[in-house]
Amino acid sequence: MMLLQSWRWFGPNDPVSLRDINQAGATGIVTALHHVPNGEVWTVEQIERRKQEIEQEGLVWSVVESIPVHESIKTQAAGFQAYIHNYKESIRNLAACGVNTVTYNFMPVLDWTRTDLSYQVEDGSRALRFEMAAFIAFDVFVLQRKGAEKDYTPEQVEKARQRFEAMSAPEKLQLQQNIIAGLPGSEESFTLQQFQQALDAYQDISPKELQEHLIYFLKEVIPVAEEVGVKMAIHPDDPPYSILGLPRVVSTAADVEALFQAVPSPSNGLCFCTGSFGVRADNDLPAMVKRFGERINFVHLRSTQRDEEGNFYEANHLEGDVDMYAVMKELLLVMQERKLSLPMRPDHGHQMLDDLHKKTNPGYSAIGRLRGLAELRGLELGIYRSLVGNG
Ligand code: CS2
Ligand code: MN
Repeated sequence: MMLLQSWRWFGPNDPVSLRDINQAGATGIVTALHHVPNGEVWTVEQIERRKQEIEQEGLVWSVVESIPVHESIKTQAAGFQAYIHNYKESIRNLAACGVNTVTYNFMPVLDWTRTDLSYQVEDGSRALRFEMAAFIAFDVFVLQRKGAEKDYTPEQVEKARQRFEAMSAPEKLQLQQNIIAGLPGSEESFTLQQFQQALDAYQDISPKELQEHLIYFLKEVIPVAEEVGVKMAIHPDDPPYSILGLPRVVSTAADVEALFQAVPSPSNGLCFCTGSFGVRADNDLPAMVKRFGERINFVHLRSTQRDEEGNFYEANHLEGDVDMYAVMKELLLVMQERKLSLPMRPDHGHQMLDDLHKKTNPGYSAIGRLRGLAELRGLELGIYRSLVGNG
């Protein structure tokens, strides 16, 4: 039993084509109906059409990433039940079309967040980076969020002030865009004013309440998923801690455990993203694979390199803080035990070689992910053979 190698594809407008993905050696496609507005039902016709497009290229739609969870469900704003109803309908329709794994996240307002989408690493390739001083500069001096300073130490705020003052106007605008204009895969983008309004909706929502809202959602949706044979996979928070005063509830092993205990079902599973969980030094990734092995339904593999200040950048897949060897070994053991193949995708990659001269989706260029996938499959084969021989 080995990983099913998959690849995220943003649909017909993705500069990386299905043919390219085929050549990269992936067999599974991870995609979503990005054109359907957040909260609406995905119809069987729409799903079928996308599925056929993928299958014409000899590939399989193995995972949905993501059906976005409408903000009203997270805040339990008036009318949120209708969105839960729609979510269930989309799950039923996907199952009817034979698409059986669904990723989602429960991060308030923002999906994954970076300050720099084009950080040059030593070899000249470009990576995504989260720089604490720049992020605080945005929060305190651009957004001017009320009470923001209290979330940081005086030293951090001072460093952010200096960082901010040294930035040119276009650099300030770029920073703002990077944070709120929506990275690939996030279904929301905001103006500064809309962004503040979106944050305000969480003013009275504690982490405990957000967790309750998530558990409410799971209690509604998981029985439907189980009935129709869909495996849900929640993606961890990225970065895995509170930002901008927002509650975050999928950052640690304890967070995951709480969700699994509240709704014990194989359909209530995890998207094990090493790059997201790996930003916290207290997340022991191989131990988490072992502990949650039965509930891992999808795997994102990438690594990050962090420092003491809280900055991190996306490292090459086999470098950085993630012990990819140990994670891979545990994943292989889980798959042998469960007698199944888990879908995995190389999650992000550097912009490199020819892609440096092309317009690419940040984190989702072809060549960087091709390198990542190639390294990961080599690592996997090596460990697999040493575990089970040639069989
Ligand atoms: C990101 C997100 O880390 C990641 O995988 O690229 O797009 C993530 O996939 C979504 O938040 C999952 O819902
Ligand atoms: Mn991920």
